[in-house]
Amino acid sequence: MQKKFIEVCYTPGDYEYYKGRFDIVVVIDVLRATTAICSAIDNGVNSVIPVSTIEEAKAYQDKGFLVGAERQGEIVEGFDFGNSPYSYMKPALKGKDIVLSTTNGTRAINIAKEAPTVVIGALTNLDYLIDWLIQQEQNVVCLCSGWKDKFNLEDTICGGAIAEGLLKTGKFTSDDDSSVAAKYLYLAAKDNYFGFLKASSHRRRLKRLNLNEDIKFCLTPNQMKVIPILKGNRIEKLSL
Ligand code: 3SL
Repeated sequence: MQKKFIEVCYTPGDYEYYKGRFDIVVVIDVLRATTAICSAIDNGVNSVIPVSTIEEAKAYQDKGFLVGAERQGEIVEGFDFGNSPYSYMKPALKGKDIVLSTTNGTRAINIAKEAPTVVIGALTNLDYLIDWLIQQEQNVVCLCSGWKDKFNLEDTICGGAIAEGLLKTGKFTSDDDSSVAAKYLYLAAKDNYFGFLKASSHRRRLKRLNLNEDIKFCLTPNQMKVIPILKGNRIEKLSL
């Protein structure tokens, strides 16, 4: 059987080089948007509507939706919550449809939305997602959200972990050096994400905002068996 591709795209700005060539796009924003979305869906939130702009978020709020909005790591004034995964674990959110707008993560999801399948990846659902991707036997690209179209370490490491998980089955291959480099970064980081990512710029940014508990949560792998999937404009739980 012909091998399928697994590639890692470092930033939404690079996505144009991958667009249209992959069956599945895994959008990754470890700190913190895709981790927050995994937490929401794992907590029983019915759907998360990812929007790119504060104006869109406001329009949903005016229609009565609960809306989370984050810019530069902070809650945008006037919204119900920001981007902490803990905000999405509240029992009151179970069964609700909520809206989320973040600096990079929700923008990346919207950039990928024309792909046949878009799923949400984080370290918190890593192994469960890898097992599912292996079963699909389709071409996969991990789209890292990065930071304002720049490379970031934490999303690349998560993409590298997915690449390594798929490559070692022998059923997948990578063509691009970005994917090879992501895999090597993952191999260097895998025994101590927390220590390795001390140098990450966004980790330092969140630490300055006293968000250490969020950082620890986001960097603790395999806490959830959930795959959030984009259906139309909503992210829902993939039922297996
Ligand atoms: O960039 C994003 O989408 C956010 O995840 C950034 S933050 O972690 O909420 O600061």
